[in-house]
Amino acid sequence: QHNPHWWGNRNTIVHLFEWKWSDIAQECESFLGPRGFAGVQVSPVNENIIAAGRPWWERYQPISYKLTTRSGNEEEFGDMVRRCNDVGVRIYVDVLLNHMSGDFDGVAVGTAGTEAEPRKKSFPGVPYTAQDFHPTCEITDWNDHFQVQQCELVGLKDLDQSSDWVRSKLIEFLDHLIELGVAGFRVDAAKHMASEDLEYIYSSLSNLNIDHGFPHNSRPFIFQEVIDHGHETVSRDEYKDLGAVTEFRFSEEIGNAFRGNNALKWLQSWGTGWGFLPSGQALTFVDNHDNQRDAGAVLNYKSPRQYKMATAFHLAYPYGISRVMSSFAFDDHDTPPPQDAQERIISPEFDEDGACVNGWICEHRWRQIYAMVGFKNAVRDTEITGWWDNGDNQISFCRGNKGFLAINNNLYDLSQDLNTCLPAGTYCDVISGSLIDGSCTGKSVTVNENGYGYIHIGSDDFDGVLALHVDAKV
Ligand code: LM2
Ligand code: CA
Repeated sequence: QHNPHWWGNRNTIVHLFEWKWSDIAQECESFLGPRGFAGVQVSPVNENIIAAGRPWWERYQPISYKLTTRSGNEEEFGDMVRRCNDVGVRIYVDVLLNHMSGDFDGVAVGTAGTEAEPRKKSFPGVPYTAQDFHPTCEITDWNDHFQVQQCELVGLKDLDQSSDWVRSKLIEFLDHLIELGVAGFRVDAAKHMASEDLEYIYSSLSNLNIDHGFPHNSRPFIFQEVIDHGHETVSRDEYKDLGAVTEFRFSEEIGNAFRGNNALKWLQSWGTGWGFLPSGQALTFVDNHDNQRDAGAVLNYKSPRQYKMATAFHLAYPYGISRVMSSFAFDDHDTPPPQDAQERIISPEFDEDGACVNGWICEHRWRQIYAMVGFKNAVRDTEITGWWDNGDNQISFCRGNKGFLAINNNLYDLSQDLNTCLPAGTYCDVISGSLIDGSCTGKSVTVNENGYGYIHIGSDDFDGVLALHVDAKV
């Protein structure tokens, strides 16, 4: 179940972290569809516990499978899926199959008003009782297969997916979402579930809903969150044949390289050459909602220049199933999404350039990022050719004769004739500007009969990238 069911030539997913369904529907119509995004990963859709201060992570603590959260209710969710599918943008849901909520004193009331007693493992809204869970234990040894899969991840009540009842409830929940028109799922904490149980669940799911434009017999796309740095017992290899797997090594290594810890010339062998999963099994990203909050190599919106360079490379290099992060501003791990005094999530607002202003970062609306989504569509199905580097942190390469990317992460200028592999003509650099009514608002590059053009990226230019493609020919 590795096919994301993209429409047309589209091929980039965006994670609209914590957005409301009505805002996503609007975004599909006014921005994502027109800009060629292939799909949206949405935050968990089912009822969750209410945590004090409303941290984003309360949504990783389910109470029931009723589709009411701070993002909206079932009707709003269904309306969003229909409107996004209508403009060729797929919806993938973040689903929690491993656990329910953690401990909570007394009776908890969820976002749909359902009561539960997590300490007693009692979730009448499903219903689940203690027998549907693994006995409580703590994960102390991450190399102990049993502990990782059958003890509690940060104290979250651990469901027993080998039981018929639990399986039937999970399948019913996922089938409900398929009925509403989603194209697939991000499976949270997949490493904490036995792959045999997941295989049973995935293979039991309905085909995608033909009323939403999916071909007959389409299987739901599955991408599984497995954090595998290469040194634990439970590995990505147990899951990769069931569906795609999040490739965390990609995120760490791309962060390392663009932070300057590893020369960009080494990226020539990017992909399986770096020990990553085969391209069609790898869900790739510069950062995700968890590791963008960790200190370390991973880049996030707080280092915009390097982040944009890394994202340009991510979207230009033909490897993986690409996902772009779209964040809200945070100070620490618990910062809630933008919300009002009544703790309702607020809608994004945009300035005259289309950038978000009220606490939403909206990386996907940064020109340098959405332009690379367009680049990736324009060069889809071409090979990488013509790699060039300066032996250090300046690189360039072509995508067939459809696109060209150059990056300068050295502290001196890149100024020279390079092979762009493009047909002769003048192209607009979609990083420094845009092609508007036939004229380019940024740098232009003239390509000669041999495919060469003069490329200049100053070390103090606003961005360290230059990108040309056939859909932005002046
Ligand atoms: C994931 N993937 O496997 C998610 O990507 C990640 O965001 C989730 O953690 C995690 N697994 C569980 O679904 C987040 C967050 C945690 C938070 C949990 C549950 O990063 O900090 O844990 O969601 O809401 C919080 C507290 C933790 C407490 C736990 C249970 O931070 O201290 O543990 O709730 O009450 C006692
Ligand atoms: Ca488990």
